[in-house]
Amino acid sequence: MSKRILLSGFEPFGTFETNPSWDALALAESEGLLGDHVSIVKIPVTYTDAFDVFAKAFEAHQPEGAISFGVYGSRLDSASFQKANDLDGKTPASSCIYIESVARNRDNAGKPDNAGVTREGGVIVADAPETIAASFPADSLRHSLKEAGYDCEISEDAGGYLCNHLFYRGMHAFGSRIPYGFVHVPPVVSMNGSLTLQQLAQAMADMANTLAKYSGS
Ligand code: PCA
Repeated sequence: MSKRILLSGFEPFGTFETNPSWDALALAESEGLLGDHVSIVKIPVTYTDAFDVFAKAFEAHQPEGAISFGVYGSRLDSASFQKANDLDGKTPASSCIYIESVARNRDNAGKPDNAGVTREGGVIVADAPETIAASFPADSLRHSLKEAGYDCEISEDAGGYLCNHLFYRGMHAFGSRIPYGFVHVPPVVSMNGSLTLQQLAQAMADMANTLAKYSGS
C-alpha cells in the first residue's frame, strides 16, 4: 500500500490568468499520473483562507506526506531571493523548479492577495520560531527530478507572499507529524516559460512518488 499523499496548488492571482501550480495537478490527476493514494486540493490566494482550506483537506485525507506547490514569477529578481540563492545578478533559468527548504514566520509582500489585503511585515504565527525547515526529503526530491531531466534547485527563500505564508503555517501545524514542504514551479509555456503543463504534471507526479516511497521521519 502506498502512503497517502496530499498535494496542493494555488488559484490564479495578480496578473496571472491561470496558475500552473494547480492546473498541472489537475492535469496529472485527470491523466491518472497520480494514483488513488494521492489527493489534490486547490488553495485560494488569500491570507485568511489559504491555510484553512489546506487544513480541511489535511483532516479529510489524513496524509502521510504532503507538498504544497505555487508558481514563481516576479520574485526572481528580488534582492533577498538573489542573495539566498547566490545568484549574483544572474537570472535563473525559467524552467527551474525550486524545492523550498526554509519557511519564514513573516508576511512581506507589496502585492495584495485576491481579497485585496496587503501584508508588508508582521509575523504569521505569534510566539513561534522565526524559521522552520521543511520536513520533506528535499535532496531526494531534487535528485529524482534531476534524474528525470528537470532543472531543479534547493531554495532558502519562498518569498513573503501566500506561498511562504501557507508553507509556514503548514510546517507549524503539520511539519513535525509528516514530511511536508513547498515547491515553487516555473511559469509554463503559455506564460512565456519553457516547461509545458504536461512536463510539469509529470514532475509533480514524480515528486509524489518520491515522497510516497520516503521512509524517514
Ligand atoms: N505563487 C504565489 C502565491 C500563489 C502562487 O502560486 C507566491 O509565490 O507566493
